[in-house]
Amino acid sequence: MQVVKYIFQPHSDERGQLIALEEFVDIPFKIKRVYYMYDTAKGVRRGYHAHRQLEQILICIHGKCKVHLDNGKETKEVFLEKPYEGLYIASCMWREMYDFSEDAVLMVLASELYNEEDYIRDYDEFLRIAAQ
Ligand code: T46
Repeated sequence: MQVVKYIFQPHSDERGQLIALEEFVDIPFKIKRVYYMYDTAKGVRRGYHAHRQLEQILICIHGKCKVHLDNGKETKEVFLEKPYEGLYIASCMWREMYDFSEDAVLMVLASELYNEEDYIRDYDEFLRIAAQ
């Protein structure tokens, strides 16, 4: 499985760093939604689903966390610990986010609005769809 990590180029000057992300320039889709999670309790594992259509980019803009990816054939563990790294997750990829540091802020850029019907929450159903 190929893990796609974007490395965003900051605008650096003596004041610090600024990263700007534009749809279809830095991000390969139209950004219809942004959400972020923080204050994640110790030991929590989130996700446990795949999406039918949704594409996303996960950026740990503060702190760190890990992401377990599963395409139905292979799995990968990805570390997110830099605010300039973005993990691209295509549709039909099982994901679990874990090992959040106390200060982690995980921001997600999403290609679609929130739609519960897009979620595949049953792992066996995910495996059937991924095998098609
Ligand atoms: C994903 C991973 C990376 C909304 O009302 N709107 C939203 O846009 C989102 C994302 C969530 N919610 C509600 C639905 C739940 O009541 O917020 C609550 C927590 O969401 P969820 O349990 O789905 O969170 P995670 O961390 O399991 O998954 C989220 C995204 O839902 C999912 O698409 O890929 O982050």
